[in-house]
Order: sequence, then structure tokens, then C-alpha cells
Amino acid sequence: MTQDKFKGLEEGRIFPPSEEFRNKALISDVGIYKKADDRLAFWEERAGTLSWFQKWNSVLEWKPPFAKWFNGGKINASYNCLDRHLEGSRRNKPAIIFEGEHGDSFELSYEELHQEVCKFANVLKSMGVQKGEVVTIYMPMIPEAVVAMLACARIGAPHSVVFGGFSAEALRDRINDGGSKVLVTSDAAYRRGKILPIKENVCAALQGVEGIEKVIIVNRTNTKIEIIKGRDFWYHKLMEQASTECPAEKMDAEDMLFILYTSGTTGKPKGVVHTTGGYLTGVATTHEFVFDLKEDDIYWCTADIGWITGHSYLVYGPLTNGSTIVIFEGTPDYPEKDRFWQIVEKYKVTILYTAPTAIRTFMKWGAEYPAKRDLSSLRLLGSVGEPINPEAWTWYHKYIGGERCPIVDTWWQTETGMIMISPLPGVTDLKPGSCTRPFPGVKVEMLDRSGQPVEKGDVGFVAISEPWPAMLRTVYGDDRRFIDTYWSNWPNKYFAGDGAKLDKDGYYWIIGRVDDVINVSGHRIGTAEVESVLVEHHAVAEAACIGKNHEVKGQAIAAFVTLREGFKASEELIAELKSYVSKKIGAIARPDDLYLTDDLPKTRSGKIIRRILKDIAEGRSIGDTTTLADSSTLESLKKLSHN
Ligand code: 7RM
Repeated sequence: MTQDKFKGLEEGRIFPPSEEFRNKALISDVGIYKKADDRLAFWEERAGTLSWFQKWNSVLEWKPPFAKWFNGGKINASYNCLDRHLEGSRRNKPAIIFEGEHGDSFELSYEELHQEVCKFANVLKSMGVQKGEVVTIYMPMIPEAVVAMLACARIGAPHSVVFGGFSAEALRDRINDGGSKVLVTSDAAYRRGKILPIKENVCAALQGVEGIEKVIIVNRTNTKIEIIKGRDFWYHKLMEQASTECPAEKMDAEDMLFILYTSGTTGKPKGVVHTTGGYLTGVATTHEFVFDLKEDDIYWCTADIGWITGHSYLVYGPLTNGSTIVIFEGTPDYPEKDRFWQIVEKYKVTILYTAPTAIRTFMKWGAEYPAKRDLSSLRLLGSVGEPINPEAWTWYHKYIGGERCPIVDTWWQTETGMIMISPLPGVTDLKPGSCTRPFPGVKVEMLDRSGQPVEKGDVGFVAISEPWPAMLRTVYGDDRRFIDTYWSNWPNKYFAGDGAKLDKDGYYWIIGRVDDVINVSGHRIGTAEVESVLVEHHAVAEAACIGKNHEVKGQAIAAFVTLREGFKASEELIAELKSYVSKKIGAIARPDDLYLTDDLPKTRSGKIIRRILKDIAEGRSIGDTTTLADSSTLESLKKLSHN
């Protein structure tokens, strides 16, 4: 890691909270950090804001690496997301505003959502689902997906949501690993004006699977599908007869709320296990504090429910807090490239939480799309999923936030369940590209390989050195893997797998996964570092770098670049970009190879699949592509592999 690059960043502009924002902020006193140094007292107080059937006996029982939070407490997640809001004025408040791909729209109040959830909970019971049994959910972004999740939570059946874009094979693996008997799905999904099969994938996935006894199908698109008698049931038919009476099951705080699969660097996906009381405490608190939540906010998290961001900050955090959430079924470029901004305008969205990859795509399309729409309702912006390069941050701030909205860059993981490092927008001075400081009550450290804390100004590994309430409890059915993956680097400290730099003010600059760090002749260079420089160049839309094996240097950098509208690929441009990196970081970071491509290979959650790039750079045929979001990307990449 060269220091120059970061020096530049630290000297960059700082954005303190505006006086106006601070005056109205939920948290404007920096004393919150000190107060939360007594972690257990802080989290206990926060847990007290939830609705419990029975109080806990202990805040934390910690037998590393196994934690029990609020043990002995009785609680239900669905009750906290619904029932407790029915007493006062929230009863008629919209819980969900749904925007369908075709612009069709409706709202569900808390009362209505409660009724739907109770009905579906009864449906699940009538299908034989018992407390403790895993239910798999494989659905597009429609409100019924949220209903299904909350209905599971209501009866104490952990859900396993599988992203609707995953293949039949991926679905089958997850069904088998979770051991579900019941699957909730839809006939098909709308995507960019076309109809994508869902139930067809389910049928393919279920070939040779013994476990699934019942499939419940939401009719979203009126697509003709095969119905297998005795196994397949229409959601709407079952709902017609279901009662709206369904008391929420009194769950133990440590009962499993859900499993969510996440791919590791190798091998089969891990089923990350989250439980109930601590998870809800963590996501509700972070959602409220980080997003400076107000009663009348219209909150839009663009993540799919198939990812952890969808679980924690579309469903459980916001609904526990009684917010109004926007759920959008479609994509940002359909029917036009201003779709997001049209939605912000239509519903007067006040808080927008999205991903850097989306922001860079919007940059590529150009500022004229947001400029056409009224975005004045926005007051806070969020970012999650990968490091946001300062250029994208600044663009987001200017063209979406109108230079008035703070940006909360939130660092966390499927495993952490909740936001771990993030600004508090009424307190924190923002630095574009930094996720700033650990959340109150969260103990993050930056360690070197041997577990020694690094000095301010140095680079290290992100570690979490004290348990936190929304932490994963284990890998489903595999405690060994849980221990080996996360707890074997240093005694009793969680290894996040990310490298970062701690600046002189104690701010965190996430570099990326440590497996994305390239070692060129003994110099460590973060792929994100080179990428960040490349996207500062006016011709570049997106960039991804990998380390390819090199006889002399150990590794050499190969860069893959997509260009902004109006720029043409040429040898000159390739040479210019290489020199640009060299100039900005140093000759050591100059890419050996630089490919101009139409598309980068990404997963459905927008993470670049570097393995595919490595195959190309090292001249191999492209390996496993099952996690690729858009298979047409492959065509443009294949052209490169002959270079
Ligand atoms: C929430 C989520 C986790 C990995 C994590 C990081 C990267 C996430 C940020 C980030 C820099 C951020 N869960 N990551 N947020 N890097 N700044 N604000 O994405 O399990 O899917 O991914 O994502 O590398 O380890 S995840």
C-alpha cells in the first residue's frame, strides 16, 4: 500500500454536518461514543426500546466464539415489526409503498401488512410448517416476499431467502443445505419489460430433491406454469381462506431468525445464521441512528431482499422502527435511465440507500437524468457494498444530494448483520471515500498479521474485538467452518477479511477484501486503490483490477476498464491510462495490462468477480460463471481472452 494516495485523500475536502442538519439531527452530541464505551449497558438500553414478552436474564454470555445476547428473553421479530405499531397513529401509516416495474403502485398500511402476515402465517401452519423448520423463499422484489419473511418470523420458522436471480442449481444447494420442506415462490418475475422464469427454475431445482413437500406460488405475471397436484398451491387461493388471527410465537432471544447464504472465497456457500433479540436490537439501532430516522421519512433501500442489506435495512430495521419503506420491483434503466429519480420524485423519498456500483453507473449515464427530476425531498444518502471512490462520492453528493445531503458510507457484512463502521450524520465530519468511525458500542480494531494494533496512518486488517448483538452465531450446521473462517487469525477476535487504512484522525478507509490485495515485487497495492485512480480519469466509467501471476514481480496488475459515453477505445488511451496510474500512485502501480471492455463481470449484488478477470489476464479459459449477473457480459469478455 503506498501512502501517497491516501495522503491525497486526507488532504481532500472535509464535509462537516451543516448547521441546519445538526440542529434537527436525532444524534448531534459526540458524547454518544463515550457513553457507548460501556458496551453492554449501551446495548441493554437499546434492547429495552424493543417489545419483549419476557425480559432477558443476562445481556451477554460469551464463550468465544459463541455468543448469546439477551439470553432468557422472549421476543418475536414480526411482533416488533408490526403489532407494536398498531396502538397509535402508525396503524394507518404506510408500511410499504410498492412500485412495480410497470409503474403500478400501491400502499400497505401497518394494519394491512399485519393482516397479510397473520394470514400467511396461518397458511404456512396449514402447510405443516412447525416452529424451528426452515422455509425457503425464492421471489422477486414484491411485497409478498416481505409478507413471507415476516410470516415465518411470526411462527418461529427461520427463513432462508434465496436471491430470485440465482440459478436452479444454486437454489437446489441452498434448499438441501437448509433442509426446507416448504418453498415460497412466484410464477415469474418482470425484468426490463420481459418475463423471467421463476417457477420454472424451481421445478428444475426440485428435480431429484426429496425434501420439499409444498410449494406456494404468488401469481405475479399471469404466466402459464406447471402445477403439480398436491405439491404446488397458489398463494392467493390459500390466502382467501386464511384467518387474520395469528398470535406471534414467543421466541427465545437466541432462536434462529434466518439463514442467509454468502459465498466465501472458495467452496460451497456458507449459511450465515442470525438469531432474534440481538439482531433486532442491532439493526433497529443502527437504522435509527445512521439514517437519522424521523417519523415522516420515506425510506428507500434499493437492495434486493435476497441480500443481507435487504434483510437488515429493507425489512427488519426499518419496520421495527415503524418507517415507511419503498419497495421497487424493477431496474434503474427501465423504461428510462432516470427511473430511480422518477421514483424519488413520485414518492418524495427522503432517505436513499444504494450501492457504489449503481452510483458509478449513473455517472456513466450522465447527470442529465437526475437533473430532469425533482430530488429536493432527499435529505440523506447512504452507500453500502464496496468502497466508494471519492469521485463517485462527490458525484452522488452533488448531483443526487444537491450538496445538501450527508452521505453515510456504511461498512458491514452479511456476517455482522448490522452496520459496523459509519458516520453519524449529525455528528461526523465526512471525508469522501472513508466510512469514518465504528458505530457506538462496536469495537473495531486494525491489526497486523500477528494481531498487534497498527498505528494511525498504517494499513491493517479489520478485526472486531468484542462481540456485537447482530453478529452471526455460526455457519449453519458447521461450527468448525465458523471457527476456522472467522476466529482463527487471532484469539477471540473476529477476522472480517478486509484490509483498511486508519488515518491520523482514526478514520477507516476500507481498501477491500484482503484477497484483493496485489503484491507487486513485495509492495502491497489494493486493487481498489488502482481502481479509484482509474475512475478519476475523465474517460473512465468503471475499473477493476486483479493481480496476475508474474515470474519476476510475483504479481502484476491487470486492469479492466469500461469507458464513459463518448469515449472510444484506442491504443493511445490504453497507454494514457497506464501512465495516469503511474503518475497518481507511482510506477509500481502501473498496470502491465489494461483491457478496455464493454462490461465487467459482476455478481447480482454488484460485486466484481475478479476470478473471471484473472482467468482472462492469465490466458486461461473462463471458469465457473454461475454467479455472473448478466451472461451477455461473457461475450464481450471472451473477445478479450484472445488478446
Ligand atoms: C453489506 C454487504 C461484505 C463485504 C465487506 C467489504 C465490502 C461492504 C462496504 C464495503 C467498503 C463499504 N455485505 N463492503 N460495505 N467496502 N466500504 N461501505 O455488502 O457480505 O455482501 O459484503 O463488502 O469488502 O467485507 S456482504
